[in-house]
Amino acid sequence: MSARAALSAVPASVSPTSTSPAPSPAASATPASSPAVSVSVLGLGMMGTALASALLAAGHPVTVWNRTRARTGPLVAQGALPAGTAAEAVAASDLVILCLLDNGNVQEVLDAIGDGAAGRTLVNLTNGTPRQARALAAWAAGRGARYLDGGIMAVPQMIAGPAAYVFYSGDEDAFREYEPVFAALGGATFTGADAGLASLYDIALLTGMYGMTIGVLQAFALARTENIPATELAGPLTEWVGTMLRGAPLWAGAIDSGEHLTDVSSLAVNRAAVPNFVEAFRDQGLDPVFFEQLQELLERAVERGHGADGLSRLVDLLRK
Ligand code: FVH
Repeated sequence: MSARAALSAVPASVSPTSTSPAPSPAASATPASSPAVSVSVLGLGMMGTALASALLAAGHPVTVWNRTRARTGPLVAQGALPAGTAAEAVAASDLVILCLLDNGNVQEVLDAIGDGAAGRTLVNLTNGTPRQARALAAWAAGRGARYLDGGIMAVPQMIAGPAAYVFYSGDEDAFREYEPVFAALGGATFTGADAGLASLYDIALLTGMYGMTIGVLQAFALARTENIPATELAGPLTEWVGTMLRGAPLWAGAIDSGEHLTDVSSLAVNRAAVPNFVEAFRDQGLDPVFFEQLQELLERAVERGHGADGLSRLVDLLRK
């Protein structure tokens, strides 16, 4: 699947930008009866534990390693084999999944394994950047290992459930070979041979999530200054944000075509309104930092002659 097609394969239930039912990656996944494949999982935090547990539940023999050994206990009780060192875990299986806190940890662990990685397929599901993923792919290539990077679109409790899926990028042969195993975790979407792409999709989707979250939290903070309970605001807030988010495909069309002229809500109109948010936040004793940044962007956009354009034009202003 091409990188561009990948997002259209995101399940409609978790894709607010979907305008029509999109094929779920899970729908094309191989059934749970796929042949058992030995897998090693390195990193047994909340997510690594959920991944290893799902692989065990799907019938795959799983070897586990964690820096803090005590964390292997619950998985060993489910049938996993504990490895004393990361190198032992990598020696145990051709397919090795890493899920650590960050890619600095991954590089440390891989450096300790060194040439032990030769012939293995390393699947790194740790959150990171495209640049980090490319560097790890180069490290793996230098040791004769295949490398896939991944971005998990799920919290641990969702793993193996219908809404969970993972973006993968890197070695496509490795992805195709192990796709039936990945199906145990949820949907699997290949975004391209460039190892950095999965993390780009991951960060892009999480950017939308964090933007929404910080906006919603600010709304609750503002309501609280007048003793309005968050639970009272939650209903209308959810409905409003959901309705507005349905505009995302329209913004996407404007961004791709470069045609931002709008008859809905121009940058000039927004520039006039946003100072009210800054002022209201200040008046209510709150920090207006996010609106100050938005105001600055809007002013720059209007100064550059984009006052009649819609908010989608701001994408151009973010480019450094
Ligand atoms: N939890 C979530 O909701 C999100 C969902 C999307 C994907 N993220 C990313 O997944 C990575 C792991 O997250 P996690 O939730 O499993 O995180 P923790 O429970 O904190 O576990 C961290 C594991 O990393 C090990 N670790 C940390 N530092 C090192 C190191 N220097 N060397 C070796 N291992 C290290 C840690 O080991 P220990 O503390 O138990 O000894 C845990 O196994 C992450 O990238 C999320 O962004 C999760």
